[in-house]
Amino acid sequence: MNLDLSLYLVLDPVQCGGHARALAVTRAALDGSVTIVQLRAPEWHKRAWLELALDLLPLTRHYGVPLIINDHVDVALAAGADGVHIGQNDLPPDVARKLLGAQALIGLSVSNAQQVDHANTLGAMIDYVGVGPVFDTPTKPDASAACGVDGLAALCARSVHPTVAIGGIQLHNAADVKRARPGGIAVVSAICTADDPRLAAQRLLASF
Ligand code: TZP
Repeated sequence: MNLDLSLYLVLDPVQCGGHARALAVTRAALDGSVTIVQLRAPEWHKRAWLELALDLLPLTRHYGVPLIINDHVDVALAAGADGVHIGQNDLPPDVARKLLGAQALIGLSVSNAQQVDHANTLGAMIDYVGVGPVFDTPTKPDASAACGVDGLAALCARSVHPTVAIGGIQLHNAADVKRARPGGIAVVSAICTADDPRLAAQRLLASF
């Protein structure tokens, strides 16, 4: 499936207010033109991930937007999702690629130059890198130190893969993040906790 990282929704169903609300937020965000959706539910057990992924898929398919599963290759396989996003301590990218096949979209989190250099050696094993956190964020308190916009710019310039910036990105700083020239911005709370997720998506996209 086509990879457009411009506005990447990382869907946290707990921030949304549960399964049903997460579906409504996703529908609204897709109406607001998010270009890719990742399911990320760190507090949930895997069966709940699978149930939500199965309900999300007809929606994302309808909009022609990929559905990515955070961390869990087995959930991605079971749901028939379009790919996975993996962290530095998850299954290695080559193993994920072997399990999911050549068509799957695979993203890898990177937060420093060493990790970008390693990602650069992976070639087509991965499709993009998620770079951050750009700013400190309550959504991921255990994230590595924030790289800031200048740090983001350096990491994006260093990467041979398409990049998407993540971490603390909100409407008020999205235009600033753009200075670093990432391929897109990824947000959790800016859409999941918005009163009007459709409008939030539209405004983020416009300011980026
Ligand atoms: N990875 C790095 S920061 C982060 C993740 C999943 C959370 C981003 O959440 P928010 O609410 O967009 O700051």
